[in-house]
Amino acid sequence: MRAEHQGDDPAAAVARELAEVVGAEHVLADPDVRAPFERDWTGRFGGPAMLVVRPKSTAEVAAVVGVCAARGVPLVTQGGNTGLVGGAVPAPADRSRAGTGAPIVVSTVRLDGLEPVDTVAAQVTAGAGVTLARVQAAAAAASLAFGVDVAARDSATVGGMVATNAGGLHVLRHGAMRAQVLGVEAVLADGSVVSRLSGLVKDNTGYDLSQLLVGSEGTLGIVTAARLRLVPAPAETVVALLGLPGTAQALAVVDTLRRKVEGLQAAELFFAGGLDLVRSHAGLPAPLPRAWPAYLVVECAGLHDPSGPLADALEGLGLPDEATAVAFDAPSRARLWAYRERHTEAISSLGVPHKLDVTLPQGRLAEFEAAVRRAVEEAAPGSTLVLFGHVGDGNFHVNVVGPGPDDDAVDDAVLRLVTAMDGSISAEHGIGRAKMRWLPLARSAAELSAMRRLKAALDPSGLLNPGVLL
Ligand code: 2HG
Ligand code: ZN
Repeated sequence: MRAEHQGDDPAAAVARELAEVVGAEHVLADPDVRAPFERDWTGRFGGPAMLVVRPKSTAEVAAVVGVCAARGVPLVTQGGNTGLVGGAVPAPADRSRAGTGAPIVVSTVRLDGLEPVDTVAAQVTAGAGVTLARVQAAAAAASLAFGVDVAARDSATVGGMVATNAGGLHVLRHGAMRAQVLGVEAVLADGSVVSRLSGLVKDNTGYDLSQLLVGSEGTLGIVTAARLRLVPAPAETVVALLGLPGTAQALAVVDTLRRKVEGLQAAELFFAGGLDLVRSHAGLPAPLPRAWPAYLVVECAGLHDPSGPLADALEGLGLPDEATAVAFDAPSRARLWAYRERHTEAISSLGVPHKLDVTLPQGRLAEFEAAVRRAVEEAAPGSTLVLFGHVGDGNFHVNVVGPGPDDDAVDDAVLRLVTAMDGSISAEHGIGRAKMRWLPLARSAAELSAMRRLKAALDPSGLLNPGVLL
């Protein structure tokens, strides 16, 4: 083997050992081939990897961890690379932790086994590399559905969604990823495998290691598979896009729909500036006959057609016809959703965004909207602010384009504002590298100390995702 003659180069030695585990074609050393794994989706985060490795099984992941542990090489786990806080890409070279060189990126894409849906239990076991879209399609084929949906469904993977406790569009009905996870299989830093994939709904036998791994952002173990709960497939779905004067009215609509319409599963707010941006980026027509300051997309779904109760509720709210577009069939629903879902890509077309996914007590969202507009203008004058989010669960996405990637004055201003208003610095994207500096705003000294002790117990050498979360 040629690699055996490459002298003392430690990367070559690691590559050789990893090739014995996963096969040489799944150890990516070429800089051009590595490049897409080294930079995050936003373009704000990333750094060099020593190698990218693509194991096919949990046993191969365990062996990869063994090779890296023996040589003291840190590992960064990456699924579909749709994360927005830099948690699944290496740190910039100059910010790697002292004493650790470039990490190995462990790509989970080949952990793509999807078991047949267990229709008796309404559950499915999926490998970490299975995309959300595949889980959704498998559930639909069994007349079931998956409780989490995100716009990046075609790329986001089960492992990444577990590791970040992904939220998305249906949290107000089904909860976030945590609520769908019945068990996890993972490789720990010492190479041991913990596996809870039997799908027992009731299992009271000590610490829930699966739930500890949910939201741990790759710092406690490498998730290789998950047992997921499925929900009934709605027979009927209706989507309405409403033009409104502002956030306060949107919250009033959500309050009414919660009480009057069964099956409210999404309530998404955006504003005139965001709509204009999406329309010019995607070439979309105006959704309503006239412009409004704010727009709310609501989705109701159930075994019975929710459109009658929804129409009654909207009529009761006195919304004028010109403020309402309603869609019943799938293509029309997708057309309305596009105005909301295409915000992320439209924002990135302006430059590298600062993304702050914050959550507020719902009763303070209108107050926050006004305050954050002022705070952003003060911290980053002349920047572009695009605000939107999951108003049904209190989560606003604050996107700012203008300040350079390393200029975090605006991040600081927004996260301090959120904290002062009893909110949290991350609703669903996680802490990653982006918000580590501000974690003490969200967690007490006692909590941080307990988290550090957990990390030290499970990963004493700091092999897994160093520089992320803690
Ligand atoms: C969404 O809600 C995602 O579409 C991305 O969480 C949010 O682009 C963002 O800021
Ligand atoms: Zn979101």
